[in-house]
Amino acid sequence: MKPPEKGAGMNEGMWVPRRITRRDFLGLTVAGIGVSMLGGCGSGGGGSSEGYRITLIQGVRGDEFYISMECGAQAKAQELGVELDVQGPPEFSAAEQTPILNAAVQASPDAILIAPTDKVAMIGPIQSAINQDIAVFTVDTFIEEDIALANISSDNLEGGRKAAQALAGAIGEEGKVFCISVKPGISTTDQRQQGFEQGLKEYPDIEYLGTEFCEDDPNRAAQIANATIQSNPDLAGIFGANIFSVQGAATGVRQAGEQGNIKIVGFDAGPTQIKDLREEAVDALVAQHPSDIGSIAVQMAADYLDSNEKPSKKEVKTGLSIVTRDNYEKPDISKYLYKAEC
Ligand code: T6T
Repeated sequence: MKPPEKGAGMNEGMWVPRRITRRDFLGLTVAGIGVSMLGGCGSGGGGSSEGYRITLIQGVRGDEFYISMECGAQAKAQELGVELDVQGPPEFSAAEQTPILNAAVQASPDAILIAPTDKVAMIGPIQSAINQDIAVFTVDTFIEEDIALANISSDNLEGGRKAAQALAGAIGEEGKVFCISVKPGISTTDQRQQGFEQGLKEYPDIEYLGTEFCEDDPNRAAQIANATIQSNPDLAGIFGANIFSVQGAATGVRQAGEQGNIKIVGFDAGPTQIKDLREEAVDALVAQHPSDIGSIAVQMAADYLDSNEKPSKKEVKTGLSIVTRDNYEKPDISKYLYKAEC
């Protein structure tokens, strides 16, 4: 028997149409069948999403932010009866992510949710996916060309400003600070750095030494922190712009024997960050809500595939929570701490 066309299901040995999807729509209109057939396939309509194939491509595998995003996406996929495949490159790099995206496109899913690892380098590969009539949403990071159906992410600019406020509070609003980020060209961390720099402008007695990049490597981040402390013995604080930056910052400060003297504020709330917070190596964390990002993205993809209507909002912002030693165990905060597995 010939394999089914996408959008068809098996019933008593015969291939019969399972549902009218966006792809069916494209085929049917070519065949001259009217749009009115689509009536009743509205958003979230009575389990009509069942059977869609959606691929989530993370920025990097094994990072608890993306694991938590996967957990939210899986829970929503299960609720809707959608098949979700999750993949991610071993490193946060466009060179590693591009072949994974290309292979996913070859498998021809209905939708791809992707955290692009570079705002320029991933434009071409994402455009190729769209050219294959795959619905593409960006999650977390975005690309510079407005070609995805929507981006679902934290407000990273605002998060950077909040980090500046928290660090300013921790150091008594004076002294030298600097930022450790991943690498230039990542939309999220670029915006956090920008927001941090904007936020610091409110504090005339804080001297900003600039940003250095650790390539998502906590060992590199530790070396950077250590070297900066050696050249600035009066350093007051460090902002780590993602999990590995803040983890390395804490290690570097410990190695320099400055734990407690140099304050650290970081983005993200993985298990290591929470341990560092408890042990007073880190003073505050800006937790994202990655599970919400995953869940909303799956829902939006299913709605789009059901209705063929583009999302009314191209940017969906999920929340941020400031995590401190005082609140990390409270249920309204602890529910946002990242998971190492679903
Ligand atoms: O901070 C998250 C994510 O938002 C960012 O785009 C890359 O780094 C993380 O995955 C944390 O490591």
